[in-house]
Amino acid sequence: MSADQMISCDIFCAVIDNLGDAGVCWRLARQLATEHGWQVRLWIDDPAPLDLLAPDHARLPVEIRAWAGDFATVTPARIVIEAFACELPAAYLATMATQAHPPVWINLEYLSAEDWVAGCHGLPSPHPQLPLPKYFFFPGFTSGTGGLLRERNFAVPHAGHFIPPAPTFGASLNVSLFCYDNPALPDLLDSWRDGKQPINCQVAAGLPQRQVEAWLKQAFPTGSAIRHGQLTLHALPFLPQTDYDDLLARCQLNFVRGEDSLVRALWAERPFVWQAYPQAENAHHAKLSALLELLSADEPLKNLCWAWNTAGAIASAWPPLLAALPRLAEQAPQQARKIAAPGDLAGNLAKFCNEICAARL
Ligand code: TRH
Repeated sequence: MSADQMISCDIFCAVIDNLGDAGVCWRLARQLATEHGWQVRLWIDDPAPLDLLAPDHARLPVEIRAWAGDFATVTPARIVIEAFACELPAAYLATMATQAHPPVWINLEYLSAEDWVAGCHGLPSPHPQLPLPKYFFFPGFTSGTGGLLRERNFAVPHAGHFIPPAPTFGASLNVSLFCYDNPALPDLLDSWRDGKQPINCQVAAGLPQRQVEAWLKQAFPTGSAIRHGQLTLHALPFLPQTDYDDLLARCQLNFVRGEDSLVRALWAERPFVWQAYPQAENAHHAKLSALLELLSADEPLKNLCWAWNTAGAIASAWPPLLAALPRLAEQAPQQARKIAAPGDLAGNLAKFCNEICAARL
């Protein structure tokens, strides 16, 4: 039995909107439990997304607990992770401070490729009243950050029968579409419909499907396929996370959003276009700039991403991007290797916590 097999860990997750909060916490919980042997409780205020993301979660060694009620009788774990600055329950926090060996308290931050991240990763912040430092753990793409979630056994899946492997798009180009409300989408769909290149677009459930339905001006039920000109649209069901990861590897271009699907698009080693999670005062534009710089994105990709994120001139940005795809497909495996350099987030987090525990002995 390795030293960290007995470590208990509480992860707190507040689902703010969308799927990323639950998606990231679930991946982390699963890895800490299955790869590091930690005893993980995932406290989540809305467990419903987990049934969609991981329909098999009951078979996995993560205890899912509803974040509800009074935590006065809950004994804190040795490692406490609050995801994305969700506030710990007051009673739980108070009990943490009374422990003979207070837990290691981690705030898992949002992902950004911005330069300041490495400087803030791992810093402690004292609590104003209690003798409990909280450590900021930043995911990231470069050394000095906490790295990105990636399962030990993850391998880029081989293409299946329904979508040919990249980059052999003499026939149809297979694209997946996962985005927020996006005013550039109708113009992009027009370009695809009217272009020379046949396109098969796998449309994710939820917001993407609803926007495509509005563009079609007809019902677009899950499981249906509708052809307009060169464009065939497929309405996907909500896929379990692992199937979604596979889908990305089976497409030649992926439109992804937010945090977790971005990371998976990178691991899939396929060209992708990213829509940043929209923030007040366009704070997300700095995130997009930083990501494009990190990837040394060339003009066609930069132009398309900016058009996609700012309701810009997407129709004129599409043909150059299409022409650049073979080159982008070639660069994708190199990019995946580069961002894998800091190591996997769950492993880095386990090491970070073990070091703090050891220093306290
Ligand atoms: O859903 P998101 O927009 O989540 C966002 C981001 O995390 C954002 O940074 C955060 O601030 C906000 O939430 C609160 O996008 P994201 O991060 O890609 O998460 C989507 C998850 O859903 C991801 O784990 C992949 C998964 N997914 C499936 O499992 N099946 C599917 O069919 C699809 C479309 C997605």
